[in-house]
Amino acid sequence: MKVKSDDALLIVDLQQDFCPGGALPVAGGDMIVPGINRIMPKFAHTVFTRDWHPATHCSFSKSPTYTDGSWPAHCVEGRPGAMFHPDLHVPAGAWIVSKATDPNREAYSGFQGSDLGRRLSERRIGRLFVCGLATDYCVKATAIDGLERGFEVLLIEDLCRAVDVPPGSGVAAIEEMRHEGVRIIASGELE
Ligand code: VGL
Ligand code: ZN
Repeated sequence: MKVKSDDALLIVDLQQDFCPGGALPVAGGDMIVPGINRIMPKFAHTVFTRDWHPATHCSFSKSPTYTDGSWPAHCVEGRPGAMFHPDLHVPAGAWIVSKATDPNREAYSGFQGSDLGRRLSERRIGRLFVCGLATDYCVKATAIDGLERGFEVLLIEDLCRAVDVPPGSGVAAIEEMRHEGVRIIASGELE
């Protein structure tokens, strides 16, 4: 599959706290970094979303259950855990979208409360290629939101990892995205 000039790569929340050793680690979260770096030069447009919470964010809990939307404190704005994985190639002047910055509101989708949709439309982007963390939360929400905003959405399955709580939610998220109309592809298909 040929990458076109009006395609955009959306790299979701590839931050330290979602990688092994972080506050809310996703198994193998760091393993997708080399593959993402490899495909990035194919795209004329790349967007990096990041979870960018105030220290008092409403999702933070001292006894988080995950399944009810409560999480250990993670990705606090400006702190080391909120930084992108150090090996991820983030060019100077990169297009970065911060989300869930309102202490009283959760936002899993990169479109929610941001100018992402408007800016993609301004650039006449047609297809969104989505990868990153985590498959069952922010990747899924961003992909489905993209469809609802009229974009064609493709998920690069091998360049995503899931929180997978409860177990199986990663696989279920892929099925849900497919059902909604997201096309599931592998990075090896990209030319
Ligand atoms: C995410 C849980 C809490 C994600 C963000 O990026 O998928 N998951 N905050
Ligand atoms: Zn979060």
